Amino acid sequence: MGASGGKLRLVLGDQLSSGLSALAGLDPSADTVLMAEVAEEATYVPHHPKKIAILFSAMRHFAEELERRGVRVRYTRLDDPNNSGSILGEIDRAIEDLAPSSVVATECGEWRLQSALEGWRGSVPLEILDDDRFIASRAAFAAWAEGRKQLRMEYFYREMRRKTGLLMRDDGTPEGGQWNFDKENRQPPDMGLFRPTPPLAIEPDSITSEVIGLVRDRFPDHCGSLDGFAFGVTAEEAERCADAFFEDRLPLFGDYQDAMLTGEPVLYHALLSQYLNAGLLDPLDLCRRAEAAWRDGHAPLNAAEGFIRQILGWREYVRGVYWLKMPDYAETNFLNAHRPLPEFFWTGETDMNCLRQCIGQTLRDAYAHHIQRLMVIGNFALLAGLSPKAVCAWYLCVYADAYEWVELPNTHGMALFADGGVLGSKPYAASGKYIDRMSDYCRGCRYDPKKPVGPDACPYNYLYWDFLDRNAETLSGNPRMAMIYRSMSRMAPEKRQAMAQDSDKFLEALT
Ligand code: FAD
Ligand code: DLZ
Ligand code: SF4
Repeated sequence: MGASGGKLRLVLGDQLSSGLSALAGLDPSADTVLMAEVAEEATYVPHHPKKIAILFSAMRHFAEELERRGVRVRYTRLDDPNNSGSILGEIDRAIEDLAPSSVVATECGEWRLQSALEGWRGSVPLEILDDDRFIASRAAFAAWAEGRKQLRMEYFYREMRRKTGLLMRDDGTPEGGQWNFDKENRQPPDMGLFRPTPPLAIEPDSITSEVIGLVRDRFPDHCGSLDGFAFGVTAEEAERCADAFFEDRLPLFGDYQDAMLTGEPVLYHALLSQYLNAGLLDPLDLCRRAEAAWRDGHAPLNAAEGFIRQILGWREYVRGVYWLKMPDYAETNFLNAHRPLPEFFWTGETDMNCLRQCIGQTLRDAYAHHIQRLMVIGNFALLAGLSPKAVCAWYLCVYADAYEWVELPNTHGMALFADGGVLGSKPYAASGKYIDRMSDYCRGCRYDPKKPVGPDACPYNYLYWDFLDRNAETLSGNPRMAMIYRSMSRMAPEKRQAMAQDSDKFLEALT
C-alpha cells in the first residue's frame, strides 16, 4: 500500500480540518495521509477518558471521510501490535514502509510536540507549515506584541475587530458605540425562570461505541467518567451542535455568562470548545454566525459581542501569548506557590459545595464553564497557594477541550497569576461573597458565605484575606490592588489574626 515518492502528510488528533495546511495540494494518486492513535499522546497527562474517546472517534471518522474522497490514509489504531506508541515513531515506521519523498506537517498546538517534531531527523525532509486555522497567525500576534509593555487582551481584541470587520460600522467604529458589553454580562442566576434548553446530545454510533470500549479497557486508571457520552465526533455533528447553540442559547449567552447553577452545567454557554480545538469547527465562521444572529435580530448585541470576544479575543490572544512566551512561561511561579493538589481534585469529595459541584461535574462531563473554572476551582487553587505545575497538569487532564496552548495561559496566567501579570493586571482572587452572588451553591453548603472566621465560616473568606496577607510584599505595590490593601490595613488586628489562624488550620488539613 502507498505510493513511494509521494508525500506523507501528518494529521494529528487536534487537526481534523479538511482545510488543514498539511492537506493543501494533496495528490491522491501519490500522497498518503498519516494518522495514529498513540499511547504517548493519550498518557502524557492522564486525560479524561471522554477527551480521548472524542479524539479517537473523531480521528477514525475523519480518516473514513478522507478515504471516501479517494485519499489514501495510513491509520494506526491504538491496539495495532506494531504501534510504536509515539507520533515520531509512527512517522519513522511509515517512512520505512512507504518511502515517501518528504513529510508534510502542520505546526503542532503544543510546544512539547512541536519541539519534538522540529528536532526530528529522518531520512527524508520535513516541511512544517503554519496552522492557518487561527484568525491571527503567530507572526501577526508577535508583530502586535512587539514593543508593548503590557499585552492586554482588550487592545488585541479591538485590533482583531478592525482587521476582520466583525461588528464594525462603515466608519470604523464598533457597533453599539462600544467595544465591550461585559458589564451587562454579569447577571446572577435568575432561579425560577432559569431553564435553558440543554445542548444537543449526539448518540454514539458504532465507531464511537467501539472507541468507548477501547478507552475503558486501555485507560482504566484515568480519572473521569465515560458514562453518558454525547459529544459529536464529526464536523457535521459539531455544526449541528453549533446550530442548536445559536438557535437556543446565544440570545441569553451574554446576560448569564458568569452565572452558576446546581444541576445546570452548561447554562447558556456554547459547549463548542472541544470541537473548535480539535479542528471540527472554524472560529471565524462561528464569529460571523454570531454577528449574523445579531443583524437578523435573533440575539442582542451584548450576546453576540460577548461570544465573539471569547473567540476572536480571548482564544486568539491566549494562543498568541503561549507561543510568544513558551517555554519559559510554564516555569514561572510568581507567587511562590508550592502546595500539592488536594486529593478531592480527583474525587470531588469535599464539604465545600461549590467545589464539590464544579469538580464533580468536571469529572463526570469533562466540562465546566469559564466561571466555574476561574472563580471556583482556579480561585481556590490561587487562594490556597497550590503549585501552578500541579494545577495546570490537572486542568490539562480533565477538560475535553484542554490543549496546552489554551489551557496554560488560562490556568497559569489568568487563574493563578503565576506569570506575574503577563495575561491579567491583577489576580482573580475573590471571597465566598462572589460565589454566593453568582451561584446557588452556598445554599446547599455546610459553610456560611457571610461568616469571616470560625468553624462554619466559608473557607474562601479567611483564605482570601490570608492570601492577600501572605502575598503582601509581592502584590501590595500593584495599583489595582491598592484599595483592597488599604481596607486590609483598616481591619482589626484580632480579626486578621483569627483569619490567619483559621487559614493555617484549613491549609494544614488540606494536605
Ligand atoms: P463559551 O463560554 O460558550 O465561549 C465560547 C468559546 O469561546 C469557547 O468555546 C472557547 O473556544 C472560547 N473561549 C472562551 N473563553 C476563552 C478563554 N478564556 N480562552 C480561550 N478561549 C476561550 N478553554 C479551552 O478551550 N481549553 C482549555 O483547556 C481551557 N482551560 C481553561 C482553564 C482555566 C483555568 C480557565 C479559567 C479557562 C479555561 N479555558 C479553556 C477557557 C474557557 O473556560 C473555555 O474555553 C470555555 O469554558 C469552553 O466552554 P464553552 O465552549 O461553553 O465556552
Ligand atoms: C490529545 C490527543 C490524544 C489523547 N491522542 C492523540 C493521538 O493518539 N494521536 C494524535 O495524533 N493526537 C492525539 N492527541 C492530540 C495531540 O496530543 C495534539 O496534537 C498535541 O498535543 C499537539 O497539539
Ligand atoms: Fe463555596 Fe463558601 Fe459558598 Fe460553601 S459557602 S459553596 S465553600 S463559597
